Amino acid sequence: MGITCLLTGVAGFVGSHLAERLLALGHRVVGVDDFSTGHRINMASFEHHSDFAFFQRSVLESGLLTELVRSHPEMRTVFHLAAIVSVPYSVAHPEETMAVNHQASVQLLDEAHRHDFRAFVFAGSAAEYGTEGRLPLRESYATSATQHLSPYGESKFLASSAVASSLQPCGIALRCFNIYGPRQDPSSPYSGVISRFMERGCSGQALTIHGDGGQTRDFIYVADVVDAYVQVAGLMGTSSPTPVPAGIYNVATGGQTSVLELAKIIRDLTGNRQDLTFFPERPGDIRHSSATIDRLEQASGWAPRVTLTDGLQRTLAWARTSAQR
Ligand code: UD2
Repeated sequence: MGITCLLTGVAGFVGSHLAERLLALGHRVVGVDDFSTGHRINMASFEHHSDFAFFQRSVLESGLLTELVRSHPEMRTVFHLAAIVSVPYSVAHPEETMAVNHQASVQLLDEAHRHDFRAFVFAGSAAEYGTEGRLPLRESYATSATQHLSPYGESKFLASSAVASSLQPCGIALRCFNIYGPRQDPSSPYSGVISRFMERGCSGQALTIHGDGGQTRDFIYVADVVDAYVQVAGLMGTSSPTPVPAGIYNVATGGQTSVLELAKIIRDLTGNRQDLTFFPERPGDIRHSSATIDRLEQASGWAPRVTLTDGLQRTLAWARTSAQR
């Protein structure tokens, strides 16, 4: 028999994939989203599922979890993904970012504690490492002395730290690196590089590289990230779920790919013939990013399974069908 989970940010890129997976595993999902950046269309495949209930609400509303527990008294697990996700928006609106990403998370965690929740899984970010130069990044490298590059990074760090220090519910913060896959919104210049390259590649436009393209990232496919969420909460099987120990865990592949390499692969996959175009480096861009993932692997048995080529092919298949809509 499945369990009931609260999932905030359910209409977002990662949240919608997580909801799909939880429902496929036989769990029930109480989804919350205020559509500030999520889209109803992301929920199309499960919106009418009998084990799914949706509430268009904001995580800033105090008493939200308490109210949802009233209608779903068996609920004891939270996946908290709702957040302000745009770095430039966070720079323009630092107070709102702190309120949504940090204070609302702490409020939700307090409510989960009061209602005797079992697990609280939080969406952290690689941005929590700020200007840290030691690579590969270990979970312990982000501290209160870390210099953050944006209110986004700082707010995620504060929230992850609060979550990870909670033992009841068991607080788990997943520090995700560069996630990509179907439903990632390519519409802003600050969208993930893969969604930008896919969109431009498919529409015959030149791929745009900031800097020399030698910068590297650890790109992880959304299905692997979803596996990590499910496994840390102990929800792969449906009987007696046991979460991993409270703490912070990197979610990445452990590999590195340069932006130039990525552009060449996507150019080939999409059959794009335009020459790559080069622009000045983005201010504040970090040069290299890589992570250790042994903490998560040892605690949960999780391992990334989708290769970059496979993940890009799956993303391309989606980009082509969504372009036809
Ligand atoms: C990621 C996050 C960002 C923040 C940051 C913290 C995403 C989308 N962004 O930024 O929110 O958490 O990590 O470290 O997850 N690029 C191009 N051409 C393009 C678009 C991007 O060359 O059309 C470059 C960009 O300058 C950067 C690299 O590609 O060097 C990756 O860019 P990104 O925005 O996908 O991700 P990142 O790691 O800079």
